[in-house]
Amino acid sequence: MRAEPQDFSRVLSSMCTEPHPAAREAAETFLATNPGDPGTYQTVAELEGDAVDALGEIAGLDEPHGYIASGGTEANIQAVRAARDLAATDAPNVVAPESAHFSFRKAAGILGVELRTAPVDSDYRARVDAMTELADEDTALVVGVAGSTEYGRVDPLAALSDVADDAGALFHVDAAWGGFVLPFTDEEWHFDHVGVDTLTIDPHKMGRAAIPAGGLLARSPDVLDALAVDTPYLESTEQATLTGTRSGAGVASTVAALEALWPAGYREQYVRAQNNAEWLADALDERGYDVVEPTLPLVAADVPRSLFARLREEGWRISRTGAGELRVVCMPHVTREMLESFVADIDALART
Ligand code: 0PR
Repeated sequence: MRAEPQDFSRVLSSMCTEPHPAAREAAETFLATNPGDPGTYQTVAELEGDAVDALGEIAGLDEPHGYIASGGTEANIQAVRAARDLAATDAPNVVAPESAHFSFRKAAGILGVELRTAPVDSDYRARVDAMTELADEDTALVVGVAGSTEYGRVDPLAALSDVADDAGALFHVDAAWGGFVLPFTDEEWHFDHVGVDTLTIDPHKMGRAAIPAGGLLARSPDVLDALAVDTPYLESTEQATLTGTRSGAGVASTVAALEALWPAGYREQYVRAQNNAEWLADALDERGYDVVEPTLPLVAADVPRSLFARLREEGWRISRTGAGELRVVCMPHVTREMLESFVADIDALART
């Protein structure tokens, strides 16, 4: 194979990042293991238990049930699937804000569940009144987002948890991206603080594990039981995951990253990322662009289409929100120097 490894020096669009060196090494060591077959690959199966316990600690859950999934999409699909199968209705629906990740659309399509999406408020957070209006006795799951894909917003989770309770539904929080930064903010997102039933928290995003490593956590073992199927010809008797053969690399690198970084390293990483996001927001604001205040390390700003296109031509990997704004995710590989050079390019291009 002749190909250069990925260069992160102009990547501002991704929710993934360079793995921690220890995570990279662990991924390589466990590349040929399959946690989907714990009877054969015992070490990686034990590591998965450690990973779930550590994710539970981050998310404020003493006895977490869950597993390392292929990513946030799988975790969200499985949360919908468990809720559907636990609900006592023939016509289940899921109520989510329109800011929820598109993986919920996949989940609804695959699982034959109706997805009802509620509008968000002027700060891009779920509107509790609109969510309440959509929920009824057939609601199997209410979804809140803790760190939204487009604007990094955290929904009013305690109130949404009440909406779920009132409808007799489970409450799922999607902290796929936010989970590794929220512990260092004042946001209320914990299992401890709000009545969360299931949670998505992805080590392969802010957690600095190798891809593929998503996390699904549940308060009750019933959720995993609902997902489990019998596995007649494996030594283990049941499997709750969506995929069969899975990556031991994702599992082992999750444990390695958590050992290296939780909590001090992640705190440092968050502070640096948040400062960078605020610095970029100020820089764009000073240049007259409308900026969405970054509450988490993600900046959105209204820049002209032509400027966006020319920045991409300069090699900047940038993305857009649904509304067309420039979107920059301040991941751990994004340094102040990178952002300074990005803003310098904006200045140079805006002049011509
Ligand atoms: N939930 C939230 C809140 C997300 O932001 C994402 C991914 C998911 C779930 C789904 O996670 P997986 O992609 O792990 O299944 N959000 C990013 C997006 O769709 C994913 C992404 C990641 C995109 C890296 C580009 C990229 O380079 O925008």
